[in-house]
Amino acid sequence: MAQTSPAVAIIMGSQSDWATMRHAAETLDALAIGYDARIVSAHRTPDRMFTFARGAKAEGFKVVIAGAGGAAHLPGMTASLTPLPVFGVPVESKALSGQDSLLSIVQMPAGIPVGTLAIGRAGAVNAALLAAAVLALSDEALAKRLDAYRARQSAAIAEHPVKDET
Ligand code: RP5
Repeated sequence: MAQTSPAVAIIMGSQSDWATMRHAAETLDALAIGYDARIVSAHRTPDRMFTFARGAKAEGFKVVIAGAGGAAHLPGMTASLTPLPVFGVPVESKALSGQDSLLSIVQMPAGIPVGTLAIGRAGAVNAALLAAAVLALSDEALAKRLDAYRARQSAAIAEHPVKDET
């Protein structure tokens, strides 16, 4: 049987970003969406970044999730080299708590968009959910799984808070 290539590429600037980006991977796992996770640094491995971004569509990817921290060029550079939608996740940096990552990723000049998410885990989870929403537009079965994911999330929220005994 022909192997279908994963729909989502999760790329990150460093091994240290995995602690954040694994939340995107786990969310895609929960929705049974295939992905490939790679370390692709805009400044440490620029050739790898160029090759990845130029070839991402031909590889069969439909969406790219790019996480980076500090002077976070990776999402914007990748977006400039591929027609695929790119969602950027600002990784929480030590020096500036991810404010640097956020501003680096979100402030793209008009012309090359990066869909920028929240700093850290929330951004990684939501990048995966946005990727799922894009893919669900042309995948009925996935649309149902995404609906079920949201229904489970709603069902898990109690109507009343647990009262603190202290
Ligand atoms: C960025 O530099 C990476 O995205 C990472 O968030 C940050 C720090 O990288 P390491 O020094 O931990 O490898 O390129």
